[in-house]
Parts: sequence; structure tokens; C-alpha cells
Amino acid sequence: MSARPEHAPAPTRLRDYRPPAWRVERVELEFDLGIDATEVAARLHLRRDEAQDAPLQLDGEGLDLLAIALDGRALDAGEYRHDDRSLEVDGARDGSVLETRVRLKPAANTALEGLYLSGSREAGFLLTQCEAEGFRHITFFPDRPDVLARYTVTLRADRARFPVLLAGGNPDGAGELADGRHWARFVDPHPKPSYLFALVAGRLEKLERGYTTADGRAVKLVMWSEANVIDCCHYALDALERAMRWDEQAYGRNYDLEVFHVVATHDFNMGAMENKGLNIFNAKYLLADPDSTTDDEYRAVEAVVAHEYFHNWSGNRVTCRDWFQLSLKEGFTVFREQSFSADMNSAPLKRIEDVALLRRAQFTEDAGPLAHPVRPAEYREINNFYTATVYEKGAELVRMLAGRLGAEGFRRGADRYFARNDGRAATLEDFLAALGEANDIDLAPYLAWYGQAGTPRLKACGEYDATRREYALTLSQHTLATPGQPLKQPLPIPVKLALFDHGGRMLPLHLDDQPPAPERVVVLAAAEQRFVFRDVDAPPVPSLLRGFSAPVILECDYAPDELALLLTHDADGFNRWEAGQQLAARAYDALRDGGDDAAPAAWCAALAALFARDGLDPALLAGLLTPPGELELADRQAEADPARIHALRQALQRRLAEHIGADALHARYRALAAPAGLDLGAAGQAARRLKRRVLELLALVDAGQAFALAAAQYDHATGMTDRLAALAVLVHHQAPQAAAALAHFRARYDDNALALDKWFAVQAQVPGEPALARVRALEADPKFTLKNPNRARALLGSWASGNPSGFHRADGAGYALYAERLAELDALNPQIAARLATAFNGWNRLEPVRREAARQAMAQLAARPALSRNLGEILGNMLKA
Ligand code: B3K
Ligand code: ZN
Repeated sequence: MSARPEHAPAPTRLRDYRPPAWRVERVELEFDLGIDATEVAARLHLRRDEAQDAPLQLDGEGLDLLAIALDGRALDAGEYRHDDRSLEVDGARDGSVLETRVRLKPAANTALEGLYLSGSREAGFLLTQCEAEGFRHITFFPDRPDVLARYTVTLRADRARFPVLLAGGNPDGAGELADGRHWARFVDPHPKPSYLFALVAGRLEKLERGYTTADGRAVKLVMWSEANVIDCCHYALDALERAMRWDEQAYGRNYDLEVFHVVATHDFNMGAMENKGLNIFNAKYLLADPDSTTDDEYRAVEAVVAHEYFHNWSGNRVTCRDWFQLSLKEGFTVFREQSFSADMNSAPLKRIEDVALLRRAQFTEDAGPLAHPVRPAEYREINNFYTATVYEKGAELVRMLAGRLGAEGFRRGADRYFARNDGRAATLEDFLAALGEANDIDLAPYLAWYGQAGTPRLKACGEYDATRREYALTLSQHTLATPGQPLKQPLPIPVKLALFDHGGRMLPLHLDDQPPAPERVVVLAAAEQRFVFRDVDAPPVPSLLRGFSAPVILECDYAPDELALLLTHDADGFNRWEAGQQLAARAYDALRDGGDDAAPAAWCAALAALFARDGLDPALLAGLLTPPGELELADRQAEADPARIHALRQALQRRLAEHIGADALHARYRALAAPAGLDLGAAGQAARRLKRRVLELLALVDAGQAFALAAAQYDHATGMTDRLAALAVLVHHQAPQAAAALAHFRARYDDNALALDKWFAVQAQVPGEPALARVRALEADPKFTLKNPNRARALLGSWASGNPSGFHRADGAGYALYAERLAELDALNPQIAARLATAFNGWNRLEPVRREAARQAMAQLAARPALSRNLGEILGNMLKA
């Protein structure tokens, strides 16, 4: 069954794209701001496409139309038509000016799309969110990304209630009005699509810094937040400056306005938004201080600040022709962000984190009912397509292209792309064309990656011929069918590889007529291809897909001792981790099936040896000591039982901990405890990361001692990383010390929303049976609310998406409660409801009892009246499986 047809308007299709019949050259907006009612006057300077004979049609939703005039004349009721989605106006011609005046109700806007209130009526502030289609909730407009207009924005409001007035662009005057009101005007010289419009108004404090761009422009960088957290903006301001310098050097991109504003809000549907000149951030990705921010969160703040800044070129100066091209800006910008973070931190660790995320979020998406190509062919609700596929897989595709062209060639191509498409709304074809033409390389074959869903499986088969001293590697690929795409074509797959001898030494590669090199990239361009390496003295161990050179699933019949060899010797930090992951997965299979012990034994022995060895980066060691997560392991069997997967993964880790030994773990913990203070540098972060992993392993073999250490760590922690790590160990093992630590944390952070989110999340992740009761109790907490997306995600999202054994109960009670909450949430905020509903993804590969329970919960939810288009589409697609 699927969502009811009235929730399923005709999909928007890529192949139906037509250029706009009407464009807006200039727009003047005037806002009379108020919390309960805001009035918006718009003057649209229209341009007509003479080749098309279409009436003037504008998007507009939830707008109370107060006045309308064309070319200075008020229109009669018969001269325009207006329903709840659009406005059609008669008599417009090229050069016409349309004026409208509408009324909005910001405080009643719980969807957090368009103009809304963040915080309380008394102290909160007004802000906007327009991507993807929020501008139509503010005024009537052709709300599509290929209509680029010049914006002049005037804000008027009560000065006492709204002392700060901001909009994108350069400041263009401000002053006083009668009755304690004031005004401010902003002019944006760069034509932009409506989704990049933004305003902010309220009581905010600022942190300001001057910056001079490489091309000599003086810019003011300003961070804005509510007064009590303005001191938490220093780190983000530093990160912004680093990102700006990096973009100048790495891509030759300079900032292009007089001022760059960044505003923090606690009420936001996603991470952040790149509005031109006025970025708006979820506080979670902007505010940082050692007392409430973990190391991982510090790195996330740096990454998201950079990401939004980088959009100023990849997204704003060059934008998307239509929303099917979303990955043009998102995939490219994620890639830019990843490269920046790799330069600022440890490159191999960054790659490991990125690939782990890709597998956890994107491979699972690609394997389930929500699978879609990086450039989807159709959608009903575009907000449902801000996915791991568009973002993370999109970034992998750009990485492949960059690898193909080499650093210099890619830079040349990017320069060409920016120069040729500046001020335009572009397509993925434009991107590939610019990269290719700047390098005289035809990249067209890579376009197939954008249109085909599903993760290719790359099979590698090696054969050694002793008499000829040759090693032949046969590579082949196939991709499983995905919804709506039964047939798949071969894709170009770059495979970076090396060969090792059995002593762990790299062998020179003698392939074709190139001079021998220790590492090569071969491109599998067909369904199957054979590569023959000469002058090989003994059967080698191949290290394949180094650095994860393509987003595929590698299937290679390694013997456990070959993986152990790579885990011990591979110089490519990523591939060393990867070998460990493969070996751990094989060990997991063996525990599950009661098979032979070679893989578990090899995994434990190799890791114990690395553990004892000096000189290995502690952060990498922590990564090596972590087996694949429960969601990834779930893909290793036809019918998943999340409780059993959790138990097996714990057993696997216990085996490792026993092999290393409680004494060695304890000794390492002590050694790490001292230097891992508060230092945010790589060394401090690495030490804390390993310390946490060691404590987690110790808890599996000597719980009493581990709990005592965790309690002490909690009590004496100087920063959030150590404090939260200790709390998690206590809570997830239901240690006797957990309750006191939780109570202490709660009291200490009662007024700190971001820290309190962690308090909810850590409890929602208590594994297994107890999770449900915990979630129910936390829902009754006075600080819990569905109205705040961060809080809803912290409790419900952490449980359903981050705690498989706690959510997927055989009795279906988890699904029933979750569906109930999704329905409530949908009435408030459809985007968040739809996003959280994706936790059901993978339901069709659960064991039969859970599968049926999940199906029922979703079907009942889908049958409810008045479901949003957002949630309706997700459930409909999910239930088609
Ligand atoms: N472009 C925004 C995401 C908008 C999401 C709309 N539902 C943030 C980003 O990717 O940078
Ligand atoms: Zn983005």
C-alpha cells in the first residue's frame, strides 16, 4: 500500500524542465516586521521570454494577499487568480512591474520554513529559511533557482524589540522612524535565486573582525547570537577566517561583499544555510566551548562553517538550474569541505570518517527502498532529496573526477567552471564539460554515475602464474536493481592499487609500458577487465581501492592472514583501516555462523600487536580498534535481527579486549589519562579518542574497574569530550554510577540546550530492551519538546537511527511509539517528520516478525488523514518495497 493519492500530487520531472517564461530582473522588498503579523511589500521588475506564450504565474503559499497592482494600477478581482499555491496575473508584459502586499504570521510558523520566530515571544528573534522553496511563503515570486534577480531589501521594525536588522547584501542606509521604529536597507549587487534570500531581526549580540581578501577587498566578518552564548562564537569566527584563506589558495576564490554575517539559532531544520552574505546556522554547528562541545563537534563546526562559506562560489555565484542539479552545489561543496578539513586536521583520519559516514548513511540508503540517483529523475517534495546520496555520494563523484584530472588539472577545470558559469544557473553537464575541456579529456562517461542509483559491487580476482612471473588481476562490476531502475550499466571505476609481498613490502608495478611505480590507478571501464602485472616473484597481496578511490563495495576473496598483513603493513592509512574493517566483518560472520576461527583470531592478534606497538597515531589506533557499526553489519545477512547483531558485535569486541588483556588496557588508559587534557590540537584529540575506546573495551572485560575509572573520569573531566565519553560508558552499561552522573549532568547543563541534547541522546542510545522505557520517560521531561528540531532529533532520532537494538524490538512497541510521534511532528514540521521517518529504511531486510511490525506501523501512519507531502512521499516510497 502507499500513501493516499491526494497526498501525492504529480511528481516534478527532470525531463519536463523548461526555462522560465517570466524572469525577475530586480526585486524591491519592504518588510514591516512583527512577531504575530509581518507585512511584505514586493515590487517585481519582470522580463518575459518572448519565445514562450505563458501567463504570468507566481508561486505563493500561505500568503494573505492585501493588495496587488500592475504597472502602478491596482488590479480588479477579475484580473488575477489566486489559490493556495500560486497567483496568476493578466495583462503583464515584458518590463512590467508587479506590486503585491501580503501578510504573514511568523509566530504561528512551526514548519520553520519561510519567516519564523526562533525562541520565545518575549526574547526570540525573527529569521528566514528559504531553501528549497521557502521564499514562496514570504512573497509571490517565481520561486525556482534559475530566476536570478538583484535584491533591494528594506526592513522596518520596533527598535526596542528588534534592535538588530539584517538582510543579505551590502548595507545601504538605516535610520529612525516615528513611534520608536527604525529601518535598515540592504542592496545585493549579485543576482541571486530566491532560495538565497535571508533576513534576521531581533536582539542579538555580535563578534566582529576585519578581513582583507587576497584580491584586496576589506570585509567585515560578523558572528551573531543571543547574548548568553556570544562568547561561544570565537572558534567559528577563527574557522571562518581559515576557510576564507583556504578557498583563496586552493581555488582562487575571494569573498565578494563588504560584509559577511553569520547568525546562530537553536531552531533550525538542518545544519546551516548559505544565504548570500547572511549565513544562518543551527547553533549546534556554530557555538563551541570546551565545557559543552566535544572534539568531534569542534571539527563539525569547522567543517560546516567552511561548507557554507564555500557555497558562496559553489552554489551562490554559480547556482543550480533546477533542483535536480542539487548535487552540483552540494556534492562539490562537500568535496571542498572535506579537502579543507583534511588540510586542517589529519588527512587519513578525515578520509576514514568520510567513508564510514558514506557507508553508514549512503550505502544503506542506496540498498533500500529510498535509493535514488545523485541526480534524481523525479521528486514530489524536493526537501526529501537533501540526502546522503546527493551530498556524500555526490562528493565521491567529484573526488573521482578530481583524481582523474590530478590536482593541477582539477584546479584548471574548476577555474574554467567558475569563470564560464559565474552569475548563471548551471547543470551537472556544465560542470563535467568545464572540467573536461580545460584538460582535453572527455568526462562524459562519468555522467552515468549521476543517473544510476545503487552501489556498484567491484569484484577482484587475482591469479599468479609462477612460470611467467605474472600476476593477473581481473576486475568486474555489477550493480543490483534499485526501485524503478531494474537494469544497470557498467560505470567507469578508478581503482588505485598497490601490491605487497608476504613480508609486507610494496612491489614496483610493471603494467603496460609505463615506468614501474609503487602505486597505480587503473580504470575499470567495462563490465570486466584484466590487468596483468609483470616481473612478480611470488603471489602478492593486492591493496585495492586505496584511499577509497571509488564509492563501491569491494568483493575480494582475501584470506584472513592477507587482510592481517595489510592491516599491519599498508602505508595507506585508509587502506590499513579498511583491511581491519574487512577482517572484523569476516570475524563477525564467523562468530555468527560458528564457522572457523581464522578471521577472529587474525583480527585480534593483528590488533593486539598494533596496540602494543609504539608510534602508531592514537587516533588511527582508536579507529582500527572499532569494528564496523551495527547498521553496516546488518547488511551482511539476508534477514537482520538487530538484537542479535548487537550481541554479536559486543562479543566480537569482548574477544578483542580479552586478547589485548585487561592489564594492558588499564595501563594504556592510565598512560593516556594524563596528557589528554584540554588541548584541541590533533594530539590532544587523538589521545582522548583512544582513551575512550580503551575504556569501552575495558568495560567489556573488567566492568567494575572500567566503571570506577569512568566515574572518576566524569568527575574530573575538564572538557565535554572526556565527560560525555565517561557518561556514555556508564549509561550504556547501566553501571551503578550512571544515575548520579546523569543527575549531575542534568543539573549542570540545565540552561545549555546543546549540552542537554547530549543528555537526551546518550540515554536514547542505551542498547536493547531498556531503551523504550527510557525514551518514554524522557518524553515526559519538561525540557522535551517536539517543536525544537534539535531536541526531537536528540531523543527520537538518536533512538531510532542510532540505536538499532533499542528501536527494533520484536514486539513492535518501538515502531508504534515512533509512528505516533511522527504523526504529531508532521502536523508541526513536515520536513523534520519526513527526515526522522527515514529511520524505517532497511525495514524490508529485517527478520519477518520485526518486518511485519514495522510495515504495519508505517502503513497505519500512511493512512492517516492530512499527512504532509513530505512524510507522504517517504512512507509511500518505503512501503513500495
Ligand atoms: N543548502 C542547505 C540545505 C538546505 C536544506 C533545505 N531543506 C545547507 C547546505 O547544504 O549547505
Ligand atoms: Zn551545502
